[in-house]
Amino acid sequence: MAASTEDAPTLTATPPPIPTPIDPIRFQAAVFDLDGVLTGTAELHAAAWKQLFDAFLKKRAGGGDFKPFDAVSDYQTYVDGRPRADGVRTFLTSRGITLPEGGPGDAADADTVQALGARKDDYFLERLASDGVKVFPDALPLLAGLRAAGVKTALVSSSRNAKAVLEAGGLTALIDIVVDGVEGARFGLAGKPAPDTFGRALQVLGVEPARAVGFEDALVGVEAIRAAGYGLVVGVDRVGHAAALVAHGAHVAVTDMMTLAVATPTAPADPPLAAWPPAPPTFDVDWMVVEDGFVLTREHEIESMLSISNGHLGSRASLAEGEPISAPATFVAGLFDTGPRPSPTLAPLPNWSHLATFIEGTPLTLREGRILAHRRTLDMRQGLLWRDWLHEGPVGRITHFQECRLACAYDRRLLLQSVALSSQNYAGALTFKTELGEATDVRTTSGGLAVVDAAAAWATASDLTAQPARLADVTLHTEPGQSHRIDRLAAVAASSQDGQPAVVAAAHLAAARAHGLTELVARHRETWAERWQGGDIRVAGDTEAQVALRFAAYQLMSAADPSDPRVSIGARAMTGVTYSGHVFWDTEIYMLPFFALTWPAAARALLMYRHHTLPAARAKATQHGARGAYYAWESADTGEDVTPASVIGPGGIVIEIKLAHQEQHISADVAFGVCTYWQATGDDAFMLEAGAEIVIETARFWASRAALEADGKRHIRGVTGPDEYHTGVDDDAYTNGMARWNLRAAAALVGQMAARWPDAWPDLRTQLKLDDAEVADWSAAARDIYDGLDPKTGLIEQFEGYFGLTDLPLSRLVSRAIPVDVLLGLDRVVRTTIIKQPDVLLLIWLFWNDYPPEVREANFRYYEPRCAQGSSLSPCIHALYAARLGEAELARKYFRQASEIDLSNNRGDAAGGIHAAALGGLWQAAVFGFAGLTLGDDGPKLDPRLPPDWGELAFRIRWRGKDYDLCASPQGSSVTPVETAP
Ligand code: IFM
Repeated sequence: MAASTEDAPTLTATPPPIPTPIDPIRFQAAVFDLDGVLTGTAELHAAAWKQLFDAFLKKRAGGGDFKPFDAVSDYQTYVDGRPRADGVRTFLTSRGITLPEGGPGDAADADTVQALGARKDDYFLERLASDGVKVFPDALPLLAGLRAAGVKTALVSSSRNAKAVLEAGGLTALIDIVVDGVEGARFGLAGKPAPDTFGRALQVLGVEPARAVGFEDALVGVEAIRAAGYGLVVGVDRVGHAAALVAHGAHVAVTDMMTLAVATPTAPADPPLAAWPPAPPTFDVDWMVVEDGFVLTREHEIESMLSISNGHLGSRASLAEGEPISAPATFVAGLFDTGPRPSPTLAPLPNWSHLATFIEGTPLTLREGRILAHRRTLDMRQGLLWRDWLHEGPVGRITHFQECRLACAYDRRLLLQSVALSSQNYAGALTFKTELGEATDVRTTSGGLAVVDAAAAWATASDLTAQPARLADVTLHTEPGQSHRIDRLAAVAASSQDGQPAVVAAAHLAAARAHGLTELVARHRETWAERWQGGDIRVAGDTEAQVALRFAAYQLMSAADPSDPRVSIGARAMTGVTYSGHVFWDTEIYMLPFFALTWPAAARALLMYRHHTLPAARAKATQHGARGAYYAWESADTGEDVTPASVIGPGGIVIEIKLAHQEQHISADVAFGVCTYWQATGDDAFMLEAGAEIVIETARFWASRAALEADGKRHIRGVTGPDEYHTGVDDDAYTNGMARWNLRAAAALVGQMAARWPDAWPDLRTQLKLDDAEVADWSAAARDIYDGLDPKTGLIEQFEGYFGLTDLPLSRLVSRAIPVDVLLGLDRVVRTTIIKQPDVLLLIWLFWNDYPPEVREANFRYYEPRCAQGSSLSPCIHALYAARLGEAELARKYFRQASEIDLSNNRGDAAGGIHAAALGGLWQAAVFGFAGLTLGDDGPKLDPRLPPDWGELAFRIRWRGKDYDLCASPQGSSVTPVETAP
């Protein structure tokens, strides 16, 4: 029975702490059952059963009299709630009729149980199409309100017709994902009362159970949601069974779901001002990146290095006052703008943290007067950026300016800035000016929209009454020793994730203000504490290495958003403008292992991005006359290749970039990422949904690219491997090796799929139009791809003709501080054996056990001295490889080089953003190199080769659903499974 919106809502049970209404900050997802919650389909079902049985009984009576099916009593007694075939049997038995069971091959009009069941389904769908479905009056406004506030919505139903019912009820557009009977069968899900279908919905959405609310009218459904660990279980009482719903585990039972409608952003409370600082800062050098003083020429690097980000929003650590030099930028993941530029670029948002201070009309800046103290600290443990600045102005006025910023890890749409300013020795007028006082929007040329909604409160310490909520220009009077607080919240929503950005931003701002800053900061810190539980890596005895590894983990965890499967991490994450936010192979080969082993939900979302961009990869393959999927070398929101056609090189020369057409290894790299994740997690559902398609389509690409030639070998010509100094080469070792692996992996996968998922596999196979001959061709291609290995020397030639190039040892070059392509000119480098970054060595590392020790050794001895380390992706692989060979000094040297790419204070390389791949590579060098981690069916193992002064290297990984604490030390190593609560 439908509840009417006019009925007074009944809140049957309210055990604390039940948020009423639903708080869009606390809850990221709302998951609904269908029948009895969103829609009422009982009448349609009853009518379809009646149509079926009346026709059957009439035919059986030979046109004579028969007792028709009663759409109320027969329906309730014999068929309601039963699986279809069961309903047929039970009703017919009540009439003394027994039919043969039959099967899927039965004629449509056959009189078997299965054929009658199928007919009933057809009648139901026909009626659904003609009559529509009853939608409960509270369903639409609630769904719309949740979506408007940025809460994701999902449907969980055992019905195979769930999507059709949603469509008929006009609800499809309000539901983000559906886990229905079809999906349940495909993934072998048990369904209610088991929690797996509700768990799956959250896995797909990338939302933790504690951050989800579930709505159910059935007692078994309530039990299932409770068992799935949802933060709030709402029993929907349409038939007066509220007490039973609560008894079965509902936190609350309501007759009208609008009782829990989302908070409206009207009349929010101002954030209560807590005492400065908003959180106790971390005073532990192992957790801090500290920048003392102020050096104009380093400022852009520092802005990148100290960036704050939560995977959805990223913001550079630019000076609030913007002077004397500043390149502020705040980005939202996935929101690209084409504008006048040659290719899409992450759209810059308004400068939300800008705050210019004037003392008696004179600007407070580092440019004028004397810096008495200036320290900026990235507090990695808590995800906080601190600034502590004591300044003497031109006429001797001394001001203490302290600031804390965060990109909220708990609610990814929020940014917070908190400033405390105090006069040390003067009385006078203080004026604050900002660039962003109110809601502002940014529109991209491609129709995207981001809305930044801001609110601020300011107060004087002696009078902590918050002032009006919008901050534009404010002037107040100060006295010596008096301090003033400004707390500014900015909520950002963008069309890349939210349907109505302005509404979402306003709702999040209102909810955050209602919670207050203290709570918001506390939740942010708790979220970081949870993250570090999985992602921390500890080094004893080497503070520099400790900070470098934590910095790597901090930046990687900051860059990921498990709840957004439509974005990936760009080469510079969201910390700078270099590479425009574009996504490269960096993500799958360098960053993904960290996520797969420490934060699988984030890894899954990164790979789902590649699945969403598969259509563009297919189109690119077609454009290149190939089959399957050829991923973009540089990828943005759609997956189209957005590599710029040219760049300005040294000396202002325009260099044409052909990499979009040549760095074909990207396709295998993406597939490799898929298998890395699958191996680490055993997430079969991901493979069925997305992973298998990627591996198969990329294998297809290679089978069409690797042409069989007269020598009986398959060759891949005209490509560029990771070594971008030598472009357009034939048979690049890395490309060929990865292609071989991709073909083999796909052939093996097909075999496994057929054996392990006999139900789901035929559909996918048909959808991909795959036949045995094609799979056999992959195996043949893998076998025949040219491998460039000289069995006598054990050396693999990097590409055809490489060994014939001029051998110019790098050690002879005078200065290695200048990139070798700049020093010699690219046209000369091309004629030498000098390489930019590892190609053969990377290949060997990825397939370490496939190569005998002498081949590993010989190639390292050959290629290491010839590598100019011309890419930030290079030193980490050398560190890892050297560590595995037991070359402690060399490993240490390269590890240090990799650590300094962003953190060095004399290279200035991070101005355009941090190097996310190098950071992922640094983590891999420590974990796979120094700790010697190997992973297999018998779990993780360590074979440590630590630098001599490292007392210990400890970290946690998740391998196939189980957490392990690993510790490598000179005394030995330990692998300890972590006991988790059931
Ligand atoms: O993907 C890399 C490439 O390997 C070397 N140049 C920089 C790119 C982005 O990091």
